[in-house]
Amino acid sequence: MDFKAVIFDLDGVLVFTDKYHYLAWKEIAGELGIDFTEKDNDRLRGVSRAESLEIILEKYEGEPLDDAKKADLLERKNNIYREYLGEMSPSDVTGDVRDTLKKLKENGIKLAVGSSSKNTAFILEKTDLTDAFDAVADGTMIVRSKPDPEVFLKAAELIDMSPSDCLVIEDADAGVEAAIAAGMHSAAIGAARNSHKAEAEIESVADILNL
Ligand code: B16
Ligand code: MG
Repeated sequence: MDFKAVIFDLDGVLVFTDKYHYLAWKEIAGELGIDFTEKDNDRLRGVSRAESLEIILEKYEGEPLDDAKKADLLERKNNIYREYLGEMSPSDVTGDVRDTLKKLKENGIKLAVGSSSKNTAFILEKTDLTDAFDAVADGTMIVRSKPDPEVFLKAAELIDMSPSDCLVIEDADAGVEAAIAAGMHSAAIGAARNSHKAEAEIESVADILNL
């Protein structure tokens, strides 16, 4: 595969904060009388916080919720989530990820993050990953969430690369679709491998070195 830059999704690729999203959403869903399962959580991968709430509310059978109530639910979900994030440390990033980032950099490959999360900067700081990247594009910089290509196009712009020179690593179907829509190469890891939509499927981040 011919690429000069790698754009990494964050949650599910560099770190595994999906379990914290799950626990936080489960608490909020429970208050609303919704049985929120891990399978439901899979549908939230790569999707923005507000869109995630709408997906969860598909199972809601109570009184209609107005915008103020939804905003309150979103804020409380994020507060619960950030309490878990506050416990993160550099040990939450595997040696496999750190070694791969180092080797890619040594090979002259530009490195960026492309995440839907508005907590990206906090997560990178807690895990001591901020300095590993040439640029970070995240949920605070975009108006349209994955599967829209906006966040990956923003990342490519920040590292001054054409989309066709970029490889996106994603664990979410929505993210793979966003990479394809951006005109970028794509490699699926974790859950996204099941749908066989990406150009390549990898088992670990180190496999990027063999693409
Ligand atoms: P936040 P990614 C995504 O991160 C998560 O996969 C998704 O579950 C979450 O809803 C979204 O970030 C927004 O996160 O609430 O922190 O803004 O996979 O794009 O790195
Ligand atoms: Mg992800």
